[in-house]
Parts: sequence; structure tokens; C-alpha cells
Amino acid sequence: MSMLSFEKKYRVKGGTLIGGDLLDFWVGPFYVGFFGVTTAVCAILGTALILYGAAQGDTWNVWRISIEPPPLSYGLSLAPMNEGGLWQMITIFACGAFGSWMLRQVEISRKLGMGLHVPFAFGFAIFAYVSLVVIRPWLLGAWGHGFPYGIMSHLNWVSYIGYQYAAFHYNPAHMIAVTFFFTTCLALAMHGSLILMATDPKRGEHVKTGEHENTFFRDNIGYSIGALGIHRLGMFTAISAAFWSAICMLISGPLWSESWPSWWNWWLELPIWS
Ligand code: UQ1
Repeated sequence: MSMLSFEKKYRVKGGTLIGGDLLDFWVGPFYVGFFGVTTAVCAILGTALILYGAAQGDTWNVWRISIEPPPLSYGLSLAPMNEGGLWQMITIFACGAFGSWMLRQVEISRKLGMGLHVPFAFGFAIFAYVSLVVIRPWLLGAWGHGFPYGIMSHLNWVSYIGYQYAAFHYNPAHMIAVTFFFTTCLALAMHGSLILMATDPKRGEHVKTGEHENTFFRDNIGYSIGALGIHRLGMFTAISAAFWSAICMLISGPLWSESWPSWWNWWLELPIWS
């Protein structure tokens, strides 16, 4: 891969969070860094443990392989390897890999003298995962509340939790999360299509600019949010989707253990009806 001329300028030592110049170098196009190494170590060990767990199981059917969390009876203690201990180790390595990846993004951002928007946004994805396998199980008092690591098994877990609260779509935080997911799709569909129609014209026609983009939306809906604004909006709706997804799970159990439809009884119980 060729190196852009400006890359020579930023490919210098510095900006690291830990260890000074130690591991502060590139391999081909990739920045290594302390957290590149910790990411690789955690990811390799975690993957090896998943393969070991699969070898202990009774199938090599990729859809059916599953690494189960410990039985609820183990509470918040360490479980034996073949009774969920493997799941606990894999979870630790997953958190290590995701956290290291975010810190590597921080170091690269610092080297380039840029904001920390990407690692900040990635942190919301980590929060959503950690809320399912660490925070919620911990609040409920057993690692067994985490989801199993398997393709069909984790889908079954999601389905089971949904029915446990009768109709999960009545969870107000789930409603907010879904609304943000759809709004993110709307924003990216509008933005992607707008940029393509301006900058990817037919052969022989001129590429258009921001003026055309603004004018399209002013003519169409009387308002243009602007080139910077659409990216602020997109980042906000995307991280909000992840944030409210985490919240909708953290309140299911720790804060509300009945059916989600019955949560709405507060509305029927308002004094204004009597
Ligand atoms: C928009 O107004 C705008 O500014 C010119 C963009 O920037 C390139 C966009 O991508 C989009 C999608 C819009 C329209 C969006 C809203 C929320 C009015």
C-alpha cells in the first residue's frame, strides 16, 4: 500500500497513552502501539478459547456451537472451566480486546491531532456489550444472566428475554432505541443519496458542490441542516441508538421485573381519569 505524502509527517513518535516510545511503530499500513498488542493478545486468546469450547461441545455445526455462561447457582463467583468458566474467560478477553481497540483509536487520533469522536462513539458499542454480559448480570447477582456465545443460542436468549417481559416492545427505553436506529437509517439514507447525486454524476456531467446539496433540501423541505450538521446529527442518532439499547436492558430486571405492558399502568392510574 502506498503511503500518502502527508503520512510521512504524522508517522512520528508521540501521542501514546502508555509506555512512551515502546511499541510506537507501524507494520505496513497498521499502527501497532501498546494497545495494538493488547488487542491482538486478547483477541487471539479469546478466539482460541472459543475454539477450545467448541471442541468440548457436541457439534461443529457453526450455527449450533455455543459457549454457555455459568448456571445461575454460581452467582457472581468464578465457575469451573467446563461449567461457564470458559465463558467468563472469553468475556474478560472480549472486554480487553474491545477496550484496547478503543484506546488504540485514541492514540491514533492523538498522533493525528484530531478529536476523539471515533473512540468516543465506539465506546457506546462497548457499553452496549458490557451492559449485557457484565453490568446487568452483576446487578442481578449472577453471571448466568449473560448471553451465550453462539449464533442460534444468542438469538434464542434474546427471544427468551423478550418473552420473559411478555412484550419487549412495550419497554419505553427499547422504544427510544428503535426510534434512534430507524432515525439513523433515515439520516444515512438521506446523506448517502444526497452526496452520491451531487458528487457521482453521469459521465461528462459536472460534479456539484455543497450549494447544490443545501439547495436540494431547502427546495424540498424548507430546511438544510448543513454539511457539518448532518454528521453531528448522524453521530448523535447512532450513539443514542446504542445508548438506549443498553439502558433498555439494564432496566429489565434490575429496575422492572414484571411484564413491560403492565409498566404502562401508571398511565391508567393517573388521577385525571377519575
Ligand atoms: C442536509 O441538509 C445537508 O446539508 C447540506 C446534508 O449535507 C451534505 C445532508 O447530507 C442531508 C441529509 C441534509 C438534510 C437533512 C436534514 C435533517 C434536513
